Amino acid sequence: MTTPTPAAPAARDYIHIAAEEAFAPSEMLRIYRRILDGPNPDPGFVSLLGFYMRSQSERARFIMEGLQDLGERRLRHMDESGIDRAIIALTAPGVQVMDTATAVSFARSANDELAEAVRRHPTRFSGMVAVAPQDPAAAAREVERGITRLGLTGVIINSHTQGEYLSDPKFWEIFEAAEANDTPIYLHPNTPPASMIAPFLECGLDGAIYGFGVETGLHALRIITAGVFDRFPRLQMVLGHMGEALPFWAYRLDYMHAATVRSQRYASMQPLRRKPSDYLRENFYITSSGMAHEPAIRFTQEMMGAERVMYAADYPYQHTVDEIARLEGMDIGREDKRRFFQANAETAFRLK
Ligand code: 1DF
Ligand code: MN
Repeated sequence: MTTPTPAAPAARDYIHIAAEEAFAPSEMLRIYRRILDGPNPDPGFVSLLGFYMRSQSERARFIMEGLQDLGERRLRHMDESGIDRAIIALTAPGVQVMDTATAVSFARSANDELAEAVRRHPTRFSGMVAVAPQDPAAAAREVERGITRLGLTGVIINSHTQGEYLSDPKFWEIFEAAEANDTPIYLHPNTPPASMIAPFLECGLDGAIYGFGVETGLHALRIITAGVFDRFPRLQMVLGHMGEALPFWAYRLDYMHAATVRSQRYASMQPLRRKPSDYLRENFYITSSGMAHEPAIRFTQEMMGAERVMYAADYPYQHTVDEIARLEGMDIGREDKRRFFQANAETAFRLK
């Protein structure tokens, strides 16, 4: 009797897409250097990019090299970690720290550069459109140009713009353009603005460790409670870092929103058509960037539905070569794994 040879591990019938990957054109770093050397640079920007651009630590040098490469080095790192396709966006804070004229014109050139890299590697790279919220009308036009002419997909906005939030209706033509072009807005973190950063900065918690999540979760919540999704019901947004903890807050948000509205406590908190968690479930996709943690992923799938949760690595800020192999071992069904690694990103970003 012969022992049957053990079957080779079943070949995957899906690919691994990573949905929050970062790049930085060298020209942007020159602009950043000017801002850092100029009068009153934003304290969060100094703490974040000021650090990465000046530090000689191994982590900072790895990140600075990784950000500027849209070619062989990035592809090699993707191969090593099992990422078949990266959805790339201009790194935080993008153009949002620049003066308006520079931001508008540099967003266009960054988008041209990213679109060129996507054309060189159409099966490996997709790219998001960077916009300058400082000029909402120009941002809306750039959404349209990026999606219809450059072949980019999704819009990247790095949380607050010089202390201002997209909950302010002056920004809503950006939402209108995203909805009209059927493309999602990735609300990516930034450090908290100057008005909020002091207690974070003094203990080193302003960055990706915690400040990012507080700032960006707040921003998403402001967008929900301002009624953006009542006005733009088909608009889709993407949040990284397991939804910046909002799925965990859902019950309390719903309860306290209803209680606050009922007691007419704030003029700024008006009734919504639905519960905050309804918008979270129906107008947001969530990525696992920087949160490669099975219990958090499974909880979020349970809260949001498995068709709303997808993988992201956050290269080059997080480059963990065994992360995908580890997540492949999660105790979730094959169909939900296919959703997590491939199908949801294809749906959310309209990938071909
Ligand atoms: C960091 C993390 C920086 C993320 C990022 O952009 C970023 C970091 C400047 O670790 O300092 O996108 N992240 O999304 O977690
Ligand atoms: Mn990121």
